Amino acid sequence: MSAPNKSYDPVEVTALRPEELDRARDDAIAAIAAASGLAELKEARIAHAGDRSPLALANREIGALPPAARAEAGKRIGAARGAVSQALKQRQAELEEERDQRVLVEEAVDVTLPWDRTPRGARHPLTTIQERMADVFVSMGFEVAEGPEVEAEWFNFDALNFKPDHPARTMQDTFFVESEDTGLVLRTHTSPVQVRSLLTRPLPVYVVAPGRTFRTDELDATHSPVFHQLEGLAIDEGLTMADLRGAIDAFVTGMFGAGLAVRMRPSYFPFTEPSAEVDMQCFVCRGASVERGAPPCRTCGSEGWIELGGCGMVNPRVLVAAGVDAERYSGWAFGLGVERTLMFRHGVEDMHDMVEGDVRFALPFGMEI
Ligand code: FA5
Repeated sequence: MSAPNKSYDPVEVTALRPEELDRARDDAIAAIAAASGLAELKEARIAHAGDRSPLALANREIGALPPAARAEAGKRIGAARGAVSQALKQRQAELEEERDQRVLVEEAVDVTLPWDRTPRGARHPLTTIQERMADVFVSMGFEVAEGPEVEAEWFNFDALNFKPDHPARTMQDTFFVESEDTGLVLRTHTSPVQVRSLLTRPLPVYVVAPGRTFRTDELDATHSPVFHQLEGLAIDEGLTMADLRGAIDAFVTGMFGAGLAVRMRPSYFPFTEPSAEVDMQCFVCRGASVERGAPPCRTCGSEGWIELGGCGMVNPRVLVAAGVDAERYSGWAFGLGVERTLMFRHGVEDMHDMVEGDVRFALPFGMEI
């Protein structure tokens, strides 16, 4: 700022000359108009309205003027600064409006885009049917038991009265863990849960054990190396084959509806004596397809019967292996194929569909729980 001076005229101070003030104002207004964005406008504001701008510097010169000249010079500077400030305000509003419009366009949400980016899943029908099968027995008072999939050979074979040279113990039929002498196998059936349940639960024992089982079978339309069974075991005083028969009848009614006959055919399992294969009447043709001239039935292959699994009275040797008094207690067991039950009940024709994991197979079964 210049020193106070009592004599000179404002028009003699360069910064305060009207044409200088007009130029500073016009430069400022031009720069403000040229600002194409809020950042550029900020720069123009600092350059033309900030503390070091020509108009601000000119304003400081007022103090050096004689008092009589100050009012007039102040008025001109005030008018110029007012014009700049007005231009800034107006351009700021324009640029903010432009920005808001741009944001509305650029950040618009297209509400018509598909929202379901994660396709819907479904519970696998093997899981739901397995639960449903177990539920039929739970409703009769059975408990659900579990056992490990990697099982001790003792539980899978020895305790179930398989002789050391039984063919099921070879690598032909059984997946051994690491090598045959580890004593561990992938369980070939759910029957080892019978012995585990008897060793850990107080008598009487009524359990069902759904679970995954493994055999060295090739995958084809009706077999899989990994499949599921539902084991059932009832050990009490005075149980007979008639109770077993009644339980299977109740299962067939619970799963397939009323009025279907059940039959047992003699069979052999080391852990049951006597043993049987249990069949139910075909729930589609109800046995009619065996009649001469009747239309063929795809569900039972026109046999009239569907095989459900194996069963029998628990061999007393198994009871003894599990520490149960075989003089006092008796009972029965069964093992049903879950995949086969799904195939019959829902007309699934090929096991491949169950194992390939294509969600389109599972979706039509819905989310039944
Ligand atoms: C057994 O596994 C006995 N543990 C069943 C049993 C339990 C009998 C208790 C007596 C008392 P089996 O090997 O027959 O039995 O198998 C039972 C069912 O499992 C078969 O009827 C069939 O439905 C199913 N199954 C067997 N192998 C396969 C396979 N590779 N793929 C799909 N299902 C199979």
